[in-house]
Amino acid sequence: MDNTDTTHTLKAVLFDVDGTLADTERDGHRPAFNAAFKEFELSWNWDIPLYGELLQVTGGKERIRFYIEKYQPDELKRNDLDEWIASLHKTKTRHFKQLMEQGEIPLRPGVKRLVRELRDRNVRVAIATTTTPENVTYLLESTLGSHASNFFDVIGAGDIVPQKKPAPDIYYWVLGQLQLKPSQCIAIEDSEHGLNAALAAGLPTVITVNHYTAQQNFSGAATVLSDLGEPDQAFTVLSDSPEMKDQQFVDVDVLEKLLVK
Ligand code: XBP
Ligand code: MG
Repeated sequence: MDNTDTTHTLKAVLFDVDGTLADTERDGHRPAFNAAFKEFELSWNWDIPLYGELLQVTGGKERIRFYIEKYQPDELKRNDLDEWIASLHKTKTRHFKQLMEQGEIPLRPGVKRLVRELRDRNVRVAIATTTTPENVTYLLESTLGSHASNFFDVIGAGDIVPQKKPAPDIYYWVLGQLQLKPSQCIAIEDSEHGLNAALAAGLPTVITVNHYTAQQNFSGAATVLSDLGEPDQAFTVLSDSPEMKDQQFVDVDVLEKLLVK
C-alpha cells in the first residue's frame, strides 16, 4: 500500500443497528410489535417465520402497512389509516423501550471491543439505520451505559431521509455529516437490503449474518462473517476472503486491508 495515499486510510466505520449491533429483530422489535397489537385489541400475531417475511420491508410503519395490505386488507378502509399506523407504531416504540430497559438483548460478539478499538485509534464511529432514533439510544444505553450515544460521532436514523434502505439515502446523509468519501469508510451490515444501501453509496461493506439473513445474497460484500469475533471466540468466514486468513476477529488492521482490496 502507498502510505501517502490518504484516500485509502480508514477514517470511519458506519454501523447498522438492527441485526448488526444486536439481534434486535426477533426478540426486540417483533415482540414490541405484538405487544402494541395487543394494546390496540388486534388479534394479529407476528410469529418468527412471518416476521422473517415482513423484514423484506424496512421501517416499522412501512412494515405494518405492508402487513395490512397483504393480510388485513379490511383495515385499508380506515380513513385515518396513516395516523392510526403512526399511533400503533408509537406504541410499539414504547414497548421496545421497555424491552431494552430489561437489558436482555446483548450486543453481538465483537461489537463493544471494535467500537472501543476504533475510538482508541482515532477512527470515527457512526450509525446508519432505518430504525427510530429513540430505539438507537435505548439499545446503546442498555448495553453500553448512559453516555453511550457520545461514543458515536454521527447517528443517522429513521425518517430523517426520504427513503429507507435499500435506498442509499441514510448512508449519504451520514457521509455528508462526517464529510468523508465512501472510499475512506467501511459499513458493517447484517442484511441484503443493508448491503445494497451501503454499496449504492459506494461503501465497502462487511456483513455479519444472523438468524434471518444467513441465506441472503451478499454478492459485492467485502467479506461475509458469522460475527465480528472475539480473541477467545473466533468468527467463521462465510465468503472467499483472503484478507481474513489467519484472522480470528475483526480489528482496525483488517478493516484497512478490506478498504484497499
Ligand atoms: C431495521 C428495520 C427497522 C426495525 C424496526 O433495518 O427495518 O425497521 O425493524 O424499527 P436496518 P422501527 O437494520 O437495515 O436499519 O419500528 O423503529 O422502524
Ligand atoms: Mg440491519
